[in-house]
Amino acid sequence: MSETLVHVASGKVRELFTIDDERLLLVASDRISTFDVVLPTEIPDKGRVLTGLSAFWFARTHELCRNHLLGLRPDGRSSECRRLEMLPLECVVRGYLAGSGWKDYQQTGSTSGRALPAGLLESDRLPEPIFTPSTKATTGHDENIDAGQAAALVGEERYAEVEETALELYRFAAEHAAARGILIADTKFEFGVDETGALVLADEALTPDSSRFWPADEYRPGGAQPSFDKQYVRDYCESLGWDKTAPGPELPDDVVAGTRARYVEAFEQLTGIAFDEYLRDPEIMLRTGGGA
Ligand code: PZK
Repeated sequence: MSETLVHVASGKVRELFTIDDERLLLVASDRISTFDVVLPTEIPDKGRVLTGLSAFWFARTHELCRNHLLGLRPDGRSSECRRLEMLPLECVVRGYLAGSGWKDYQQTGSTSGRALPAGLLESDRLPEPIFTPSTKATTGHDENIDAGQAAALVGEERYAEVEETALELYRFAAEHAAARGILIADTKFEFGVDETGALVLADEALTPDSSRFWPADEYRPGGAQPSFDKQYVRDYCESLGWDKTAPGPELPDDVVAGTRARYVEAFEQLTGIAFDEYLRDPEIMLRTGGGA
């Protein structure tokens, strides 16, 4: 009955453990990063919000793509996952021009080797969502690559499958979110392959940590958009004149409380499920077709 967890990897804000040969435990902490630095102050329940949101999307996209989620632990922050052979590709989909997509476009008129219309503004909506894969950097930043380089990493056939699946997942989620007041500007998926060779969606999916969420009512192309979740943290950090190198600053209580409220708001807006309900029984996420 009791289990021995073996720690296998640490992300910036998450930990990964082995349960047995077939299963992993993915644990989302309450740590928060900004400007690529993990701050010394935690945001209470952030890990639970992200775990619950991921589970929501996994449950609702199951017909589009298999996923690795096997179950949620009662703590609300730990997911039991099927162990996969991961693809060496960050599968980014962009619906709007931001971040490295905007940088590439300004310099070359293209992003990831795809020509875009002239005259686009920062944060503009793209004519259609685009797949812009990147490599998984072990240190530093992921590097955008073109379709040929990506296909060389996983094979032509798998590349075509991953591109089509990632675009379908994004379109589904972006439409759902926009109807609830949140724009998903871009998002990063990670896929693996199971023992039968089937493509499986893994990691966290469509959370504010793996995506850019923008409040739809404040959307104004022509500049950077406020972040749905991290804007209070960024504004506070900017007000300090911090140089954005580690260690980051401690956050005051009002910034913590405001940020926690934004995460919970995103959860409730997107899922239509009260966060308290999720905390009472995390696996409602997998049972209810209900909520939003
Ligand atoms: C896997 N990561 C990234 C995430 C970390 C590292 N289902 C899976 N099967 C096999 N491997 C992985 C997964 C998933 N998901 C994911 N590395 C391996 C990662 C969180 C914390 F430290």
